[in-house]
Amino acid sequence: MNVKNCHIITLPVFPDGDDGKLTFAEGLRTIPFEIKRVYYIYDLEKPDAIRGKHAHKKLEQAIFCVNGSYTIGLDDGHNKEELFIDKPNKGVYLGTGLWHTMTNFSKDCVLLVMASDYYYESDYIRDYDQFLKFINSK
Ligand code: T46
Repeated sequence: MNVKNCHIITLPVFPDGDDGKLTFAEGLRTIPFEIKRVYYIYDLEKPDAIRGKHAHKKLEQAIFCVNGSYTIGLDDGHNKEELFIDKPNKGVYLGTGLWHTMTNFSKDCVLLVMASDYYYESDYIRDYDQFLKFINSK
């Protein structure tokens, strides 16, 4: 990937024929941090729904689309990339200082996010110019 501080995570899949499939994630193994919080995003009924549009100063996250599909836009302040995600075992690791925007949700999309810390609004950079200042001050 051209964008720094992120990568695709591919979780193992155990197929069980007609009895379905099983996928699992483990902190400090497939997920490269200790998981302190889990949240999910669903009921994305609006075709032009947009989520994210922010960066985090210290938080690390891993985003999985456990049902449906969506597109994630990633921006490290220098390079940008869009990824279309439509597999429950294919996630995106989001490191610090990464502007991310989620769009193009299928109606049945469910995003499951694992985070390295509790929710602190002070960790968010919600203004793009502030984000660029943060990146360039490093
Ligand atoms: C992110 C992307 C991928 C809480 O009170 N606790 C929580 O753990 C979370 C995640 C959110 N909230 C509150 C804060 C806001 O008032 O829920 C509201 C909606 O959050 P936000 O507008 O940040 O939602 P998204 O979908 O734009 O962003 C979320 C995460 O907040 C964010 O960390 O990286 O998903």
